[in-house]
Amino acid sequence: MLSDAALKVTVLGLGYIGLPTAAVIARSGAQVLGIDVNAEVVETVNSGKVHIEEIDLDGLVSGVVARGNLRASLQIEPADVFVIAVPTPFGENHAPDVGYVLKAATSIATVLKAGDVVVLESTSPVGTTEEVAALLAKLRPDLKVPGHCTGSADIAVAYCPERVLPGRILVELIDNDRVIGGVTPRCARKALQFYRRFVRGACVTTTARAAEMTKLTENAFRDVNIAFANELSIVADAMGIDVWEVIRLANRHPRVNILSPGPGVGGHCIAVDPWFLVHSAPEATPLIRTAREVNDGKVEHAIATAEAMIAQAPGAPVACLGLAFKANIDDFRESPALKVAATLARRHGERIRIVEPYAAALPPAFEGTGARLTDIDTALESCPVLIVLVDHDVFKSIPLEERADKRVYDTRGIWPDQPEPAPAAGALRLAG
Ligand code: SAJ
Repeated sequence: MLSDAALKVTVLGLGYIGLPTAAVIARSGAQVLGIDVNAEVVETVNSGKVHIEEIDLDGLVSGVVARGNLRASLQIEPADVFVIAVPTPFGENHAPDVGYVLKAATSIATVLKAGDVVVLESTSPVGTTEEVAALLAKLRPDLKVPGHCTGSADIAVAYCPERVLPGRILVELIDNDRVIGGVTPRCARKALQFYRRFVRGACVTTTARAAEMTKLTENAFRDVNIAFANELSIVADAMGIDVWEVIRLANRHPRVNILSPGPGVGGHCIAVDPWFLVHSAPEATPLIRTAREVNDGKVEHAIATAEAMIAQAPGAPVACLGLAFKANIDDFRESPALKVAATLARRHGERIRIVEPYAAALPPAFEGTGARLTDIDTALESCPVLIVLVDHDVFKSIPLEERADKRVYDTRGIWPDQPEPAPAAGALRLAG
């Protein structure tokens, strides 16, 4: 492979994964071009700024743009390595939509040359990388494409899923192990050479299909385990038992490690990816499907429990703490907190105050509801009812004396010292 300075890398998609990935590769010395369909994003990056909130990303991007290692464009150019990091949403009946991936591959085909490496990073249903190779073979019959030629192929096509956690993206991009699946073993080796340039974690090679399934498996594993915690919380509510205490106690067992209940599962990964497995093998995935349904159902349970508490304080203002899909980030995609707060806002209008330090304005879901955005101090002064929806650090640090006299529904268990309101907030009661 070329020396760092001579290596040209094009990253397609400058979102939550693509932009940090482009910046980290640029820092390793390569010449990186980021492609996005959004002209505003391209302009922002070219001015050395970022359009997403992620720890340390702003400093990194401004540095690599200033040094000339990263630039952005709407238009693809020839490169040595192409990294596809575009969204893979699901459509009707949770069917995965790989349209953006195939569109990215189609544009790569216009500039592809012998020796190039194409890597798909987007979470994708099993078989997508082979589909990309097939598309490249069809669009570029002049090139020997792996899986579609005899002898040595001209290009390499591989799958290397991103596995970074929002909030820790820059650390995890470097330190996490990477699974690299080639359409052929040679493709995997070529992609491995590329990732070794900037990844400190171990890079292990496999087939493209195994790598695709590995990614889906990781997120389904987490979804199933969170579903277990969420189901426990509903049972415990019904029995009038503190689920957080039960989990703390159970986790003292050396082989038990229960995750945390919450108002549901959000984000664009764990709430989405398990459906890709279910869609591929509906008969064989009752557990994975049920976990999805349990986690989605937890949102409804949270709404019902919040309603029961709101009913105990007629007419009083209610503060919903947090809208993000998890702590300390500004990402509201598929956020259960947002779903709960927006439902309460639609039903109770201006009684609902939203506290979200990561939002400059309320998202469109609140339009016309009468709910308004406020800061935490105002909410603590004026709202006798608090619904904790996100475990942001700023909420966790509120001492008991500032909330002891409040009615609190804490979906995240951030305040273990909060006295129980009477009667209990649980919306559901078991018989017997
Ligand atoms: N959550 C709980 N309880 C928990 C843990 C999480 O309710 O104990 C909720 C969160 O509040 C959030 C959702 O689950 O709403 C997902 O959050 P997360 O922190 O578990 O995961 P993500 O979506 O931020 O990132 C996941 C990660 N995957 C795994 O941990 C297996 C990350 O490594 C992946 O790169 C990312 O998905 C992705 O892009 O696929």
